[in-house]
Amino acid sequence: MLLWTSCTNDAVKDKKDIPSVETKNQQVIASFNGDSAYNYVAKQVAFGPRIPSSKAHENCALWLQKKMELFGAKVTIQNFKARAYTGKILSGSNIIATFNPDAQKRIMLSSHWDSRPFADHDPDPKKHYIPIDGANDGASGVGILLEMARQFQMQNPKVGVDILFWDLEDYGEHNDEVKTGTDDFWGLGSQYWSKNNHIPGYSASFGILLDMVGAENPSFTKEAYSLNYAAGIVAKVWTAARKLGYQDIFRDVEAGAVTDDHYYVNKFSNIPTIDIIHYDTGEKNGFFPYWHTTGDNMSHISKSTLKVVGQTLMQVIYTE
Ligand code: AHN
Ligand code: ZN
Repeated sequence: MLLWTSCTNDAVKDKKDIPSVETKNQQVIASFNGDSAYNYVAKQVAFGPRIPSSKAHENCALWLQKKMELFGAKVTIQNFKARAYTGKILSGSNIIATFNPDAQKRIMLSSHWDSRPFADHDPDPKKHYIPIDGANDGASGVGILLEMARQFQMQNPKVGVDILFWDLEDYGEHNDEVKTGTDDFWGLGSQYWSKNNHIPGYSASFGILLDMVGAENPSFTKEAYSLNYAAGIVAKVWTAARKLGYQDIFRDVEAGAVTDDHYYVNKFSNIPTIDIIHYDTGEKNGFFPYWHTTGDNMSHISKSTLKVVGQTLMQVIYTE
């Protein structure tokens, strides 16, 4: 257990002889369990690829809802229809888990729960229409947020937290097909929610999106839309990571922009939201090496990466 004490209390600073006990500003930050998060990632992958209109998609949604209810959340399922780049109308479900519904100050944590229907970046062209496990791209962020929810049940944070699982993030255009000329076929669930909040007039102080946060050898750089819309939140999260000794993973490097779910939340909902994403100019596509390949499976998921990201989020949430 780690005890974090606020240093900003003047009364405590002035009276040096008095033990600095200020319960109001103390929060015990528990240890995020990387094994537990790993099991939640494996469970999602075991359903099969979570692609629209599949049994795996339906079963996984039910499981996520039940799990969050078990952890004490009020769960809202937001069903919606969206047009894919192919013209096909897809059915999606955003899953929203609310903790401390009455708290005024709220923080949004999110990740996409669907997986990509095609391995269009696989080194083997014959595999370009095979759906992927999405162990890192999808399931890793969701696994971390499930473990966060389990922690919230054990110790209620002071702030309200809304965990949003986006659907249909990863149905963007196939790399081998004719280009649409827009990025707006990615993030279909976050686009829908950002224009139709589950509670009219909903707001949050800030948001944190997780995307590809569970692979070995992670590299989290400061993504450009995050810096543009929410530089203070990037600083807050990177400072928390540094405090925990994770500065080699949460790197002090500015990177390019990624059209991801946080972009639409910033654009249409005005909630300053950052993306923690494995993104590095040293990699082939900028993303982690198995991005949109059949290799995005459990064999490249690291418990220690899940722990690094989860503990950083714990530090952020319990010091608000
Ligand atoms: C684009 O390729 C424009 N965005 C990638 C968003 C993404 C896909 N994140 C995970 N999978
Ligand atoms: Zn993807």
